[in-house]
Amino acid sequence: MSNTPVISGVGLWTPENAITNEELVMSYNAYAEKFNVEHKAQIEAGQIDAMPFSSAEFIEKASGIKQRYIYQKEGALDIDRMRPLIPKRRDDELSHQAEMAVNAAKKAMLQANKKAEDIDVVIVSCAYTERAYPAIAIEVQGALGIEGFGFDMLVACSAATFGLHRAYEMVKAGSARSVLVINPELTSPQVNYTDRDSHFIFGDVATAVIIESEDTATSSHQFAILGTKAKTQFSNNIRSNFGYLSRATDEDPYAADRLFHQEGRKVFKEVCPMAAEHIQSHLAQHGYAPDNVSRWWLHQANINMNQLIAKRLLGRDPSAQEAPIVLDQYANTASAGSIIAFALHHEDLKQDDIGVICSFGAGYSIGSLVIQKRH
Ligand code: CO8
Repeated sequence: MSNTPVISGVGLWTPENAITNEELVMSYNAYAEKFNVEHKAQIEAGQIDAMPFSSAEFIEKASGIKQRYIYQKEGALDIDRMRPLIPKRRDDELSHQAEMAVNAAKKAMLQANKKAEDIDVVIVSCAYTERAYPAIAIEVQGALGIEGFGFDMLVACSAATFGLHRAYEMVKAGSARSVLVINPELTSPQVNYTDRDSHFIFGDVATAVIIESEDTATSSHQFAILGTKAKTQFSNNIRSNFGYLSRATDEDPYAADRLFHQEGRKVFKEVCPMAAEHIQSHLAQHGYAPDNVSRWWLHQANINMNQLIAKRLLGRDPSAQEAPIVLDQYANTASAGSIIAFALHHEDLKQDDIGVICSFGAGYSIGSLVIQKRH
């Protein structure tokens, strides 16, 4: 008998609607042009800057993103709105994020051969929850008919890995048999579609993972979690000031600093070496070197970042098979990126192959899991 925690199921739910770079840029540029015409006098008087134009070529070259999925496309490209139009739900209806979470959770449960009665804990872990309470996790727990308990966690881009860490600890300690960790990343309401530097970065998605003890796992693809490692270091370079104080501080609820904003260059420069060093030392704790790793499921923020980190570790460019990229289709989905990569690219690994799941981003935060294919 072994109480080694294993990943026994993963679920990926993708919204129906996508927005291509071209569509996004067409909308942004029309907005910018309208703004510049309407503010011509102030721009000419040097009182304000003209809005610069965006370009689909820049976006793909600078980030690797070709398109992104969006939960509700209506409104986001409308130049008189520039934010998605998501219908309000009544208190007796399933909330939007809970619905996304349930969709992904059902797929993970199916893959892991788990029923509601096999699961003891539900963790909803993501960059934002649509309300403070009751927890989305408890709503999901109720919707799926799971006994036990649930709670929400917010750790921005590292929410998924940090959630998996908590699940690993509970299963290892024997306080839970199976834990369902879900990442309903509904990022689009926080994207500033009028900001050229960040309007292209994010997409919506939901992922879910089942972690359970090896001796109860019956699924066809199982990965033993050899260890987890987390690191945080405070930085203001990725920030959103949206929060529950908004009502009391009397600031403009639509102000740009209420939405996602960042110093992208600084993030790139500071986070890449931190992530590479973190992964290297995590592998070393388990007696492995980067060359021993068959698959890198890295956070999906920027293709150049992923290539740089992998190159630092391997001393060469990684192949597309070694370090799969999903952000061309999904864009940056906050914490879900590495889990999407895992969901789409794990079945071909052979017994005993080593893999690394690693997230990095706002906080700063870095979370990793060293895993090994069982069967
Ligand atoms: N179109 C055309 N030109 C542009 C555009 C555009 N859209 N944007 C910028 N440019 C121009 C700039 O003005 C600049 O011009 P100039 O040289 O004349 O000044 C030039 O292009 C180069 O600009 P940058 O230096 O800014 O471009 P980069 O090559 O650095 O690329 C990136 C920008 C893609 C943003 C890059 O810096 C990057 O990816 N950095 C890493 C960012 C990152 O990983 N952030 C993590 C954020 S996610 C996270 O932590 C989770 C938060 C929670 C989720 C939030 C949900 C909403």
